[in-house]
Amino acid sequence: MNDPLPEHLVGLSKFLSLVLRHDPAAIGLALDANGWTDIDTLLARAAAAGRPVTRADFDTVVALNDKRRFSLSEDGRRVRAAQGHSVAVDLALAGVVPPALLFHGTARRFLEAILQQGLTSQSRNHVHLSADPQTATAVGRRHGSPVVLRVDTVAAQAAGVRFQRADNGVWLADRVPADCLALADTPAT
Ligand code: HQG
Repeated sequence: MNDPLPEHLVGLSKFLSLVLRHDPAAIGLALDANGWTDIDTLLARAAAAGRPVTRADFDTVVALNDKRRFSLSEDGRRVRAAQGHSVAVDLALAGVVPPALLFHGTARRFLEAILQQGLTSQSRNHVHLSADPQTATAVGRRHGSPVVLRVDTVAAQAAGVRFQRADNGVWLADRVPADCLALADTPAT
C-alpha cells in the first residue's frame, strides 16, 4: 500500500480532479477526445492561471493518491483522470464482464428515487460502482447517511447495460435499472 498523500497536497489533488474531470477551461486547458492532456502544458496553464504546481508535487499526487485518480500515458508525457468525468470524454476502456455482484453506495435520502428510477449518472458520465460493500459505504458517506445497494450485473447486462472498469478499479456503467438493485447490508467502517 502507498504512503498516504501528504496533507498539504490534498488541495492539489482536488484541483487536478476539477481540471481533469470537470472544468479544464478554468485554466485554459483542452483535453483530447479520450481525456488526456500533456503534463507540461497542464503545469504551464496552471501557473499562468495563478496556481503554480511544481513537477515534484504533481508526481507525488499522481503516485500517492489514495484512489489512483490519475493515469499516466505509456510514454509518461500525458495524464488523465481515471474516472469521475462530467466533461464529454471517451475513456475508450474495453467493455469487460464484471463480477456477478457489484455495489453502489449512496445516501439514504436518495434511496426511494433510486429504487423507482434506477441508478442514473446524474452530473457525471457514468454511474460509479464498487467491487466491495466497504468501499461503497465510504462513497455513500460523502453524500450523507450511507446505504449500500447490490447490483445484479448479470441481469443488468441482459438488459443491455455495458460495464467498464476504470484504470483504478472503479466500475462504470451507463445506468442500472431498478429491477437489478437490492438493498444490501451497510457494513460499519
Ligand atoms: C445518486 C468518488 C436520485 C447516486 C467516489 C449518488 C466515486 C440518484 C449521486 C465517484 C439516482 C451522484 C462517484 C436517482 C443515482 N435518483 N439519486 N435516480 N441515481 N443517484 O458524486 O457514485 O473521490 O456523481 O447514488 O469514490 O457518489 O471523486 O457519484 O449518490 O467513485 O475520486 O446521485 O466519486 O470518487 O453522486 O461518486 P456522484 P458517486 P472521487
